[in-house]
Amino acid sequence: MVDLKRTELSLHAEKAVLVQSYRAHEREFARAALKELDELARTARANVVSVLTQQRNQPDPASYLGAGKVRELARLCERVEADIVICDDDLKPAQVKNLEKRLEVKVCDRSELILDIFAQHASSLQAQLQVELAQLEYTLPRLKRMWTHLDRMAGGTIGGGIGVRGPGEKQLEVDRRLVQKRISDLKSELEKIESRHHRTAASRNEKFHTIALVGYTNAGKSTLMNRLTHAGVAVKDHLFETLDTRTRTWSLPDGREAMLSDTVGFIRKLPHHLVASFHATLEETREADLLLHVCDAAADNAVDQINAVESVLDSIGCGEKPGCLVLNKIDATDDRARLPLLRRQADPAVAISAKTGEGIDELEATVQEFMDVSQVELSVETGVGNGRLFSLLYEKGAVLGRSYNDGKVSFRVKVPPSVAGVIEAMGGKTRRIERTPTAANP
Ligand SMILES: Nc1nc2c(ncn2[C@@H]2O[C@H](COP(=O)(O)OP(=O)(O)OP(=O)(O)O)[C@@H](O)[C@H]2O)c(=O)[nH]1
Ligand SMILES: [Mg+2]
Repeated sequence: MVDLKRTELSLHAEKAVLVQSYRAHEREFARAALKELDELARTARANVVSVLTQQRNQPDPASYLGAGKVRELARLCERVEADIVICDDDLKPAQVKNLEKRLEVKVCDRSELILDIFAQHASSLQAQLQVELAQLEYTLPRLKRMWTHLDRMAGGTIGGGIGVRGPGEKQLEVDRRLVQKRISDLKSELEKIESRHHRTAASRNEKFHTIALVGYTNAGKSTLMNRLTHAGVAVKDHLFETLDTRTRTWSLPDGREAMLSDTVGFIRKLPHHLVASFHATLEETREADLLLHVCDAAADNAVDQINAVESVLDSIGCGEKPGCLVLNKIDATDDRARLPLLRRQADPAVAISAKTGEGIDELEATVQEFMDVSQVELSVETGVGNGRLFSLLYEKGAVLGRSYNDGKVSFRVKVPPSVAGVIEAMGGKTRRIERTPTAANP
C-alpha cells in the first residue's frame, strides 16, 4: 500500500547537485535564478555540493539535459557522492524517471523543493493541511514514479512480486484511490477551518480599512509588519518564513486605524497547487482595500521579483487592486541611483527601510492619503429597527445625511470600499453615489 508520508521529500543534510538548463539570451536571468535555487535548497537544509548548467534552446523533453550532459552529471554525482539532483525547472514525470535511471540518485524539481520548504515551515494546522494537500495533488500524477523507487529499493519485490516489472496496475489503482480519498478528506477539513476563519475576517472588516502586505519571499514584509504594529511576527533571513496570515491594528499618525495583514511570500514559478491550496490564506489579500507590495530594493533582480509578484497577484484575481510599491531595505542598497528606476515600476511608490525606520513617515502619509480618497459614497436603505447597522455606519463617522420614508431609513455615508459588502450582509440596501478616485487610479 502507498505510504502517504512518502510524498514528503526530506532534503535535510542530503548532498545535493543543482542543475539548470537555460537559453543563451537568458544568461543574466539564469544566474539570478540559480542563486535563488541555491537559497531554496539551503533553506530546505540540503547540503549543496556542486552545480551543473547547460545552455540549450529548450530543456530536453526526455531527460531535461542533453545526453552528453547527463553522462557528465552522472560522473559528477558519483564523484561528489550526491544523494539528490535538484533541477531549476519543473520536470515531467518521464524526465524524472529517465534521469533517475541514468544517475542512480533521487531527482527533484523546483516545485517539489518549494513544497518541501513549505512542509518544513508550516506550523499552524491550516498551513500543514494546505501543504499536505498541495503535495498530494502534485504526487497523484506521479504515483507510478514512487513505485519505481520502491521497486528498486526492495529489489523488485514490492508492487507486483518477484519478476514483475513495475507496479501491479491493481495496486496502483488502490493507491490512487487512497490518495484521492485523503485529498477529499483534507479539502473538507480545510473547508471547516476556512468557514470559521471567514467569520472572524468578516467581523474585522466591519470597522476599518484593510491593508495587506504582499511581496516576494524574504522582501521584509514581516519586519515591516513588526515595525508598524509591534506584532512580534518571526523574521528570518530565509525563504518562506511566514506561511500564515497575521492581522493587527495599525494606528496611523493622524489617529485613524487600519487592519494590517502580513501574509505568505511569493516566488517566481510558485507551484500552482500551492496557490490553489493556500487560497484561504490568500483571502486577506483578495479582500484588502489596499495592497502594500513590499520589494527588496537591494536585490539584483528586484525588477524580476516585482514582475513575479504582479503575476501571482493577477493569477489570484488581485491584479486590479489599488496598490503601493514599497521599496524596502534602502539601508542596504549600495547604489541609491537605482531607486528612481525602481520607483518608476509603479505609482505610488515609496522607499523605506523597515529595519531603520527611514521613509516610514512617507509610507504612512501615502496610506493616509489613500484612506482619504478611497472612501466610497453610498446611499444605504434599511428598516428603522436595524440598530446594529446604524451603529456600524456612525462608528465609521462619515454619515452625510439621513431621511425617513415609509418605515425605512436612508443614509448617505462614506465608507471604506470593503465595508460596502458588510452593510449588505447586515441588511442594508446599498447604491453607489459616485466613484471617488483612488490613490492608484487618480
Ligand atoms: N538591511 C535590511 N534588512 C531587512 C530589512 N527588512 C527586512 N530585512 C531582513 O530581511 C530578511 C527577511 O525579512 P522578513 O521580514 O522575514 O521577510 P518576509 O518578507 O516576511 O519573508 P517571508 O516570510 O519568508 O516571505 C531578514 O533577515 C530581515 O532582517 C531592511 O529594511 N533592511
Ligand atoms: Mg514573513
